[in-house]
Amino acid sequence: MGMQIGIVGKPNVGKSTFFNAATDAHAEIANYPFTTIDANHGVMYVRKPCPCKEFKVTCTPHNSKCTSGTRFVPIEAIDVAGLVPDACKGRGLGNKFLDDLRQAHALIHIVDASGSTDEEGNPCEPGKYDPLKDVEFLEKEINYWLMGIIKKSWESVAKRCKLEGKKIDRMLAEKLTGLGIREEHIHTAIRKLNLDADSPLKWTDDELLNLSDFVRKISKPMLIAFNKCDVASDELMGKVDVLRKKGYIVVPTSSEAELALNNASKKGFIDYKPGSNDFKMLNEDSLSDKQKKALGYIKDHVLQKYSSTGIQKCIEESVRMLDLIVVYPVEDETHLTDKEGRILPDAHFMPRGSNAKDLAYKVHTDLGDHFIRAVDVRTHRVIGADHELKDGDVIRIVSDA
Ligand SMILES: Nc1nc2c(ncn2[C@@H]2O[C@H](COP(=O)(O)OP(=O)(O)O)[C@@H](O)[C@H]2O)c(=O)[nH]1
Ligand SMILES: [Mg+2]
Repeated sequence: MGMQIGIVGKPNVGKSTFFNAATDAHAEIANYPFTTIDANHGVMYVRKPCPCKEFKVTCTPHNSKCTSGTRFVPIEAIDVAGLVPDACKGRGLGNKFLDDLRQAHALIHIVDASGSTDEEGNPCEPGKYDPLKDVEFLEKEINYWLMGIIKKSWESVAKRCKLEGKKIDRMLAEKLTGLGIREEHIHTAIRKLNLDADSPLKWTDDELLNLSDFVRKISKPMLIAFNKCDVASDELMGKVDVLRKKGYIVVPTSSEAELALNNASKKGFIDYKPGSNDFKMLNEDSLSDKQKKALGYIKDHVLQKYSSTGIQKCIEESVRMLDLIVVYPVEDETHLTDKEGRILPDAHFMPRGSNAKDLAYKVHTDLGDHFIRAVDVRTHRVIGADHELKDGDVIRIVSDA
């Protein structure tokens, strides 16, 4: 199962527009083997230098794409249903939402920076609503949801702790393992929050909420897309700094602009690469005055002002937040091919700290089960199962599978 990024926020802030803009540009290469492909799942691509240049080969990518030495590495996006206040109390909170949220390894929180949607997501006069409230609200909702998970059969957990002498750290970690929470996380949380590890039954709701907040930050790292920057006032965009001072990662975005640029590019009107700060007119004569004006607006009010539409930046920041590396497994060390003869076929995201055996399992369970050794293709050095991989490594795995 690959990494997944959840696109979250209240209704009407631009989640679906962001999703379409972020996953559309490269849709034609989406031959990525998903297990859960459905309408609200899509592929986004992160740019990485492709090893093909350095090895002086022409690659034939399978799960990704390469353009002039830049590899586009896939990561999955989920367009999560809109969240409304008090969802954690059961209001408008579908199972689908929770499933999506549970699956996501990181979140991109789309906020309407123009302040033209109220707390329920209904349109209001621009600037009427303070976007900072959304940040607080979403965190609170997720915290309550996590607290619900922690508190489930809490008494019996706490009692078993006493009776079986099992540590609460261990029991909580077991409860939260699906969320990527490990025992040492809980251990740190208990120490930092000054909780009495011997009497979990005495933990107050406030303390449990603080614990949930701690768990949320580890299991669902979040960045904020300050969206609709094309129409947001400078005053409201000033809140980006307020959030950054509080430690948030914030990216000004215009999903609508990205979508428009992608469409114009597909029609051959402009030459535009996602992530860049400009585009080139190709067919100016075939554009209507209205289209020209719209493109001019995007150039002035988005690309020049914020140096990009922010969409690609969000995707790349998510990967940085998750501390992922990209690794290229091959079967033939000399030709850099897989069984099918494809050159540098796959590029896989893996958490930093992953080792050669983790990569074997990522490629195939059999390969992991029958792992013998691996080879660092750059140095031709033989490496063992627990050898830590580096970003950009090209690795041959030897197995008796
Ligand atoms: N001006 C502007 N409008 C946007 C932007 N992103 C989304 N919208 C508009 O906001 C409305 C809601 O967008 P949608 O993606 O459906 O929101 P969702 O409910 O969060 O999925 C639509 O009318 C979009 O065209 C943006 O970056 N700028
Ligand atoms: Mg939507």
